[in-house]
Parts: sequence; structure tokens; C-alpha cells
Amino acid sequence: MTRVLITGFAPFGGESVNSSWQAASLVAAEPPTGLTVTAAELPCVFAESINALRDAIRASTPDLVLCLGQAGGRRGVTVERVGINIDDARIPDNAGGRPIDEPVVPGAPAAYFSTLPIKACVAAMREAGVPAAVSNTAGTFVCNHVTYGLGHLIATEFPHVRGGFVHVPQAPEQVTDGAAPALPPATVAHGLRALLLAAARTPTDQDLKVTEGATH
Ligand code: PCA
Repeated sequence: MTRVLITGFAPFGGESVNSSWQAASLVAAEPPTGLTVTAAELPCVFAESINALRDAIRASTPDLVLCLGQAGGRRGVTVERVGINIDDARIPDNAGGRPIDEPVVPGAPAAYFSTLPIKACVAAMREAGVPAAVSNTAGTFVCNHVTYGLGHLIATEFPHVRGGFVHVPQAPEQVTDGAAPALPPATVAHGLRALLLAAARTPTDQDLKVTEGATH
């Protein structure tokens, strides 16, 4: 039985829901066969989010960690390739914190790659009928902070854990102008179940050799 920790974020930026937490809750409520899934909500606060993630990892002792965040404007479920060691907040976080050009972890490496098989994860979601892609940037707000923080926790404290970050589109209820893209949380959760099964059965060093590269 593979043990999974899935996290989503609290609402931020003045919104009343966060689609990442909606999707995380749905996956934990109905986990895929063969996986046990625990969900934890992370605060959208630079100074607290990595400690909350560490506490959740300690409490649930997972084999796999999948952190989710909401990315307004993205059409599909995007598997992040890398977290970078920089915070540059365009808006304040939920505690009013607004770091500009500060490292996530002073003195630590410039970046950490996902330790999930990102190509197999994308392929599995597409096979399940859910739009998905690799993303080469998680931004520079709290989601990148946690993407990097998860990589650092794995590198320094939890060497047996594999994990990575996925951005999900907003839910239809959050997008009422008819222009911005949205995906129902149930559809996202369906894709994430396929992602988790692929991640559980695919060693990261045996990821699919297919390009998901971008020219810009
Ligand atoms: N999305 C934000 C932070 C929390 C969330 O769900 C981001 O992409 O950084």
C-alpha cells in the first residue's frame, strides 16, 4: 500500500475558495485503489507554509507527497518540473507578508527538480481524459515557495519520500466572466488519481522519455 500525502492551499487573493484544496479533498475522500491518501490544507503564508508541510509529512509518513496550488489562467493540470530558491511576491500573502527577491532557504541550492516522474504523470492524466502539461515555472509566490520547500525537505530530512507540485486551474464557480479558463474540481481529482497511480508504479529514474519541452 503506497501512502500519499496530498496538500492544497487555503483561499488567497480575496477569494473564498481555493480549487487546489477542493481537488485535494476529493482525492482523499475517494482515493484510487491501492493508495491511502491523507489531505492537509496549507496556509497561503510564506513564513508558515513549509513548517505546515513538514508537520503534515511527519504526521502521515507518506511515500509520495503531492502538493497542489491554484493557478488562475491555466487551462490544464500542470505538473511543475522545478522549484527555484527565490520569493518575489506580486501580492501580499494571507499574513501580509511580501518578500521581494529573498531566498526561500538562505545558502541552499538554486533549485530542486520534482522527484515525481513528471512525463508519466502528464501522460496518465491525458489518458484519463484530463487536460495536462508539464510546466517549467511554478512562479515566485507561495506555490513556488512550497515547491522549493518540498524539494529541500526531501533533500535534507525525508530522503525516502518522492514528491512534487502540481498547479490546477480555477473552479468554474471562481470564473464568472466567461473568459478565464476553469476546470471542475471533480475533473481535476479524476486526473490526479491517475497521476498518483502512475507516480506510484513508475520509478522516477524510469520516467517516459517523451518531450514536453517549451521554446519559451
Ligand atoms: N496559488 C498561489 C499560492 C496559493 C495557491 O493556491 C501560487 O500559485 O503561488
